[in-house]
Amino acid sequence: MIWDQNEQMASGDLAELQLDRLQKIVGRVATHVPFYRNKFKEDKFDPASLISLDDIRRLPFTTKQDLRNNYPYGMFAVPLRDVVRIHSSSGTTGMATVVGYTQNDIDTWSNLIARILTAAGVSTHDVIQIAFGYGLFTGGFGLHYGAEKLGASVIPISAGNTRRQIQIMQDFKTTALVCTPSYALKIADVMMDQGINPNGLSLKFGLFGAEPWSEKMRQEISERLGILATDNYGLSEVMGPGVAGECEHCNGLHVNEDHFLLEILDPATLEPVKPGEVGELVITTLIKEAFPVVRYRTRDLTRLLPEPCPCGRTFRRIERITGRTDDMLIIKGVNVFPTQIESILFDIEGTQPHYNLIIEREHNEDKVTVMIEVVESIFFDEMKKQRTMVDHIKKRLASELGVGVHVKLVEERSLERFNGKGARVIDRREL
Ligand code: DLL
Repeated sequence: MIWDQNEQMASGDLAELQLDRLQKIVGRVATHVPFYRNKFKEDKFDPASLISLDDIRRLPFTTKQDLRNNYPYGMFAVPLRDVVRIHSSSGTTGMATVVGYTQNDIDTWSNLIARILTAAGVSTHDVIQIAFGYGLFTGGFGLHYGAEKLGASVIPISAGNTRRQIQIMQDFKTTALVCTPSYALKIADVMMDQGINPNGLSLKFGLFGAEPWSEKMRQEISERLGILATDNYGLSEVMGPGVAGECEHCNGLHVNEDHFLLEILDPATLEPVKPGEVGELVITTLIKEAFPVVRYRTRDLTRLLPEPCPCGRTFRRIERITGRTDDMLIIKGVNVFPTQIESILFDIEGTQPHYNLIIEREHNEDKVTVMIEVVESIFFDEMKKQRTMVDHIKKRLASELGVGVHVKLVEERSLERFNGKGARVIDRREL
């Protein structure tokens, strides 16, 4: 099943549509977003001179830092009265990026999600349990509106409370599960602990995304839950989920190319990689109204899969995201930068500027341990004082990062010292 005709466009027609949309969006950001107007001026780029898709290479890039510099609304291309929804990527104030949607953007977004759900095999007959967080994160609401648009029955359960998830899954006869891949495995674990046989449930489909996963994890999820497990990708700065998703062939993610112009560039030279080589995904939104971005550097690494897909969709596919070009970590689906942790730690009295972050996956759940050196007087202080400090650090990290961590205070000079950029993050997760 195909959700709409654009998904089968001939490549020439698609290119024509993309160029038309690109010209309009570039004209619009030049008029309405001071950031782009100034950049174009600096680069002596005249929007009217954009006459082919290749001309995109003459446009400036947009980075997460640019969005942060314009926090909160500086990158919006419409007045706030036309914005009907605001989301934000995780992070402390100042670190966060804020994105907005007009009513048309929400409608477009819903359509793109409906496409991806359809491609994964989901239809109006399905009961979809959305176990992504509902809130500033785009996962919950993004998938929710798309699933309603599709006409499926939506259970907006949000994330967490695994036993309840399973109870609802049994009672409401859920046929499609939407969450992070690691949470799907956690659900499978809890089912096993409770002696519940997944084959007795109605589950058929699982759409997983928001964090990296592997073919091995796909196999495990499919086998343990007895479902077709597909990958879907997106990022809040570009829209949220709905940028790309797999069809039932599970052979890479079709990019919604009528809405997103993609480039795959060598992160060092910012020149296009050879066809089929891995590089950084750079995306230009083609019709977003409230928050258009030009050549947004996602920092995600992937490659184009050139072969046509047997499903009949002509949109090109990208391979699952294989890594990032920066140090962003995704912990329980939440994006975390080590620098965020660092600035919180160093702000607390009694800490030393030396820490390690250890990330493990225990029972299919991410576990983060922060080891921080503290001054001698604290380290040799009574247990009670130490515990108070640990609790204080935990609380601050949890409230500012949005994810809980374990904290261990260690003696001064006990952590390894590095020359230059220290390997402070030890990620032991095996995907
Ligand atoms: O994670 C949007 C989303 C929600 C996608 C639900 C899919 C499902 P952010 O919080 O802005 O948005 O995080 C975006 O997460 O740049 C990738 O590094 C990573 N990511 C998202 N989807 C995948 C995936 C949402 N399928 C960042 N595989 C992106 C690997 C993913 N990484």
